[in-house]
Order: sequence, then C-alpha cells, then structure tokens
Amino acid sequence: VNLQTQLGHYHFANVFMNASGVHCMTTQELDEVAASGAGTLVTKTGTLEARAGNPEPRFAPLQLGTINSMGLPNQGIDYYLDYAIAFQAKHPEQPIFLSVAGMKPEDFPVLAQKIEDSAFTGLTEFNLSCPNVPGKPQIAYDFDTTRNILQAIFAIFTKPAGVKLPPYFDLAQFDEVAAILNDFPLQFINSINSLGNGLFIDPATDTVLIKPKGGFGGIGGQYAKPIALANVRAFRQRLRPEIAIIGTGGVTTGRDAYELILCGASLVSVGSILATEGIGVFDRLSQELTAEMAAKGKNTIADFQGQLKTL
Ligand code: RRO
Repeated sequence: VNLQTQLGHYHFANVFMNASGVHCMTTQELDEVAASGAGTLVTKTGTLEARAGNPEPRFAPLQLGTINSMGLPNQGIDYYLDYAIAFQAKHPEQPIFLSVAGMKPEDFPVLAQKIEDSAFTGLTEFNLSCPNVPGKPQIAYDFDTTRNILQAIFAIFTKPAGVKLPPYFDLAQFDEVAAILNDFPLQFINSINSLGNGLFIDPATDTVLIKPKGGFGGIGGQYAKPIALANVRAFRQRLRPEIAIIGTGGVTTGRDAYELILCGASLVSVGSILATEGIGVFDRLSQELTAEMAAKGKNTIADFQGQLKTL
C-alpha cells in the first residue's frame, strides 16, 4: 500500500497536510509540520499587512471538534512568502502551499502580483472563506464578488493556484459556484473551511466559549465531516477533471480520510484534530489509512479515489 498522490504536476509522499490556520503561524510551526509525517504543508493565511487578529479567548476545543474566531492573525504575506521560497530551496522535492487573503477585494490582485513576481514555485491557495473578521462577510458566499476576484487574480497570475471555499448547503449553490470556478485555470479547490458562525455554550456558566463576535465562531472537527464529504463529492461531480480537490473537514481517523478520497479528494487536510492532538497525528492517520486501504484491497489512492458507490 502506498499513500502517494499528485495534484497537477506536483507529487506528494502522502495525502496528508495541515489545514491552513493550524500549526502554521510561525516558521517554527511550519518547520514542525514539514518534519512530521505530513505529505505537505500550508502556511497560515497571509494578508498584505501583518494582523494581531481578534481578542482572546478566540479558540476552544469541543467534545467533537473546535470553535475558533481567530480573526486572521498572521505575520503578513512577505513573512510566509520568504519562508516558502527558503523552504523550496532546501526541499526541492517537497512542494508546499502558500495561503493568502485580501481584507478587501482589491487586495487580491496585489497579493497575486507579489507572488507572481517572486521566486515562489509552489501552489497558492486564495482563501475566499474566512468566517471570522467582524464586518467582513465570507467572500465565496457572494458569487459576483467571487467571479470578480478570480478575474482580477487570473489577469495577472500564471502560477498554480486554487481557492479555499466555505461549506455550501444547497445543490443550486454547487451548480452556480462550480460554473464560476470552471471558467478559470484553477489547479485545485480546497473544500471546506470551518462551518461559519456556530455557537457553543458552557452549561456550567450559561456563557459562550470565545470572546469575539459574541461567541460566534467557525466550527471544525467531527461536526463538519458530513458537510465536508458532501461538498467534496458535489464539487467533484461538477468541476472540470483537471481541477483537483483538497478535502478538509472533520478528519479524525484514517477512515475519515478514506471517505474524503472516495468522494474525490486528492489531498486531505487536517485542522481540528491537529490542533488538539498535535503533530503526531500525521503518522497515526497514515497508519490508519494504510490499514483501511489494505482491508479494502486498495494499493494506491487512485484505486478508490472518487469511487463512491450510490444506490
Ligand atoms: O483566522 C481565522 O479566524 C480563520 C480563517 Br482566516 C479561516 O479561513 N478559517 C477559520 O476557521 N478561521
């Protein structure tokens, strides 16, 4: 059994990576993911300027996942771009992902130009789905703005690029979003970001768990898994086959990863369980996915990718 995968012309030793936001804020955290059992890594979403993010507490572990309202704290695009360029020089065989986002639509072409003009040779993930910046709606729920941003990016950008999407819940939304995405030379999408604006309450104190936005925050972990499976499946059925899918949402076991791959994922990213279990999670997930594949008689990812059965 081997867990190798590919996305476009890029090859990865296994399907697992961190989800942007988790264990990727600093060069030390990024180095730790790179040295772990992960097949690749992605940076925290970088904005044009560094940001402190929302007031704390802004993250809480839950029984079956996590809630966060980090508010896009990050060291700024230059920091992550410098890291990625230094990383590729040291590890030419290990392509990595740079995640970026604008605080307003006009920032996206500026970010794109910066990356285009740089020595970066990896993959860029434009995050269109941060749920946690007060007063800023999730971009990818606004289909006109999404199309306009993609037009502005691809007027400039020639390097491999993808978008991080929020969860959708209606089949008409999948039709509409896929029609937009299919009009652009995307290498990948990453589906899904956290379930935006959930609310958890501490029963002992009748109080919310996090401070920003009155307690509203993005939900990840096992709560998100069925939504993630549906989103990956729905997009795989609608996107041009050249657009690969990074499956994200609720992966806690190797079986969860197997299911995202059955739905069509080429890579699997891990957020909540990485935050709560730590960097050793990658070796555990690889062992569990290997065991699951062996039990099902699958030797390679291609042996079952996208092969979900229906009734
Ligand atoms: O920083 C955040 O609050 C955050 C981001 Br940018 C995101 O894309 N998804 C998320 O759950 N939190």
